[in-house]
Amino acid sequence: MTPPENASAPLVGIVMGSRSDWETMQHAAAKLEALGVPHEVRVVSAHRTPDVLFSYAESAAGRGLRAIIAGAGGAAHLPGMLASKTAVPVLGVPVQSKALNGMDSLLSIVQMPAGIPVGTFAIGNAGAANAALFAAAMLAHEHPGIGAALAAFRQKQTDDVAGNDDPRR
Ligand code: RP5
Repeated sequence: MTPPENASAPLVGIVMGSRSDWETMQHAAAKLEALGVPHEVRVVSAHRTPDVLFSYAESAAGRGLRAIIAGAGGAAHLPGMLASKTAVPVLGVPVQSKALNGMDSLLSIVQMPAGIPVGTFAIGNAGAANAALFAAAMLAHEHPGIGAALAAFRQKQTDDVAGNDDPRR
């Protein structure tokens, strides 16, 4: 008999290269929270804690993760390295760096050589939020409650714009 699914086991992992990335990545966590997507949050650095990165990626599928949202800044190799060690889809968020405004992060994440894909989102807060919405969309078919929450979020967004269409008001 199949064991019952643990409803609170995380389906999405949010990882980031440094605690300093939380200011950006909290926007991914807030969206997952609002949509009722079970998730976990970890700091995992590709260059400061490479062994943790390997064990996180290697255990991801077995622990039930269905997507990993990975944010990093500068030479942002975290998403690509995670993707190289797991088949769980990795959604990369370029964190806005001080030196180059996140262009370095964006190019580091988006320019993966063919063979190991990383889904790459916008630089900064918008990218973090959209990565969470994308992860929810990936889960929607198998988890109807998440699908319904996502549909309701999108409808509210539409209604908010439609109900405020005169910018002078
Ligand atoms: C990257 O270096 C992190 O993802 C972060 O965006 C950047 C700066 O890290 P800290 O010096 O703030 O720890 O690894």
